[in-house]
Amino acid sequence: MVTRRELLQTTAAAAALSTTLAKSAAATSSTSSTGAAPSSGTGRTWTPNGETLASHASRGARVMHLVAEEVEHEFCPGLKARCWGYNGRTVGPTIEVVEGERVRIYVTNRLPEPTSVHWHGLVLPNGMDGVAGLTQRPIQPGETFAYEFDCLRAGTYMYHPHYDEMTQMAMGMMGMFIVLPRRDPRPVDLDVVMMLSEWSVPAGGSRPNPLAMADFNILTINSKAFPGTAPVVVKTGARVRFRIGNLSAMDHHAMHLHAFPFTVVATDGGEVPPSARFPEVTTLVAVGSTKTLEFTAALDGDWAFHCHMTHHGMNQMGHGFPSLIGAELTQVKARLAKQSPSVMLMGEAGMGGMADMFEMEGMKYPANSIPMKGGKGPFSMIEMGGMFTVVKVRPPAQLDDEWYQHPKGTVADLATAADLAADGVVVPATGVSAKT
Ligand SMILES: [Cu+2]
Repeated sequence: MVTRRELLQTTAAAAALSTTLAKSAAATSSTSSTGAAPSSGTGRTWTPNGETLASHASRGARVMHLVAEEVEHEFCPGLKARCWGYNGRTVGPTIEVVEGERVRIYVTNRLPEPTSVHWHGLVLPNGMDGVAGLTQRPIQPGETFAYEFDCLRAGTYMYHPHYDEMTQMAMGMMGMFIVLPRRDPRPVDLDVVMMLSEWSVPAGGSRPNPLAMADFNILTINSKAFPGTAPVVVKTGARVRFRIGNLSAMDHHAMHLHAFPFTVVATDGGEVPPSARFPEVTTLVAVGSTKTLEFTAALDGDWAFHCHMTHHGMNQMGHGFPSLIGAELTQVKARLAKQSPSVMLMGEAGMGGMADMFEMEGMKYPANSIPMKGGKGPFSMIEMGGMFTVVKVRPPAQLDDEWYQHPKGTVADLATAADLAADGVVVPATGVSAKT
């Protein structure tokens, strides 16, 4: 059994995790099942590893302040970089308002270059749309601009710069913008906000590389790569909403939820009419779009939620190597051991087990890097990283961060000789390679 301490070390930072638990606990006790009108800025939604932007009422509007600036960011224990974000963080704080509210959002630029903020998906006056050059002049370093508009439609939106977009989004400048309905048509127990993005961070490097166009090696949910992503903890039978945005540079993400079919109920274009909804277990969240999906967490367990593109479920995977699968390396390794003892060849039997070599056998990661890093699971290393998190479904009395305790006899394990014989299954004596 993995202890709580180990889990804290291997998943999220302790603070993030305790936030998860507090939030989940709150979600189970003070659920929104009454459908009562929410109040703004109360953190009605939950952004794992993130926070909700503070706001206050003033002169007929809800007032908020974003500061665009350089931030020191940890993607996952073992990898930090100088990124750009808002209010000391990437992903930027989630803006949460109520349908019909007027907002006045101040944006201070503390970057070394101009910026602007586009309110993606919101219907607003043209001059508030934030496209530098087209609808406003850029916000120069040191300046503070004011944006003011009414949030007319409930929904899941985003904000991001519309000046030097390629650089600024690759450096981490993005956030979610949630407009809550006055009365939720389908109240949920937990309303989760996730921003997907992708980065190119060279191993040992100190900044993301905005010039990358194809070889992204850090894939994130709310700017965290597994095992840095906070788990989503909910009670058995909870109604759960995921509001997912994607501001990756180049990739759409096929987000896959284990065990629970879900329905996409809205995009950033509005509600999907009930007649057009259909059940899915994987949905593509295209670059520059949001999808809002809902499901019932009907079964206890630790369930994976991840991008199904396999290179997006890896950490700092290098792609410039020849595949060694099936290669006979005995002699090469012996020679290499004499000539360059520090170089290690591996991968001839596949790449599983590399995370074990780092985590369990004490092999050292190069400084400030997380190549092939996975998370410690209750049975072995979880050989995934990147855009991956765990939905933990528990009876209300056991809402904690421990691993799921499987009922006896419900875990896949070695087949017994008796079962094999009883079912007439004969295990071949040799593998495929021996026959060819
Ligand atoms: Cu993906």
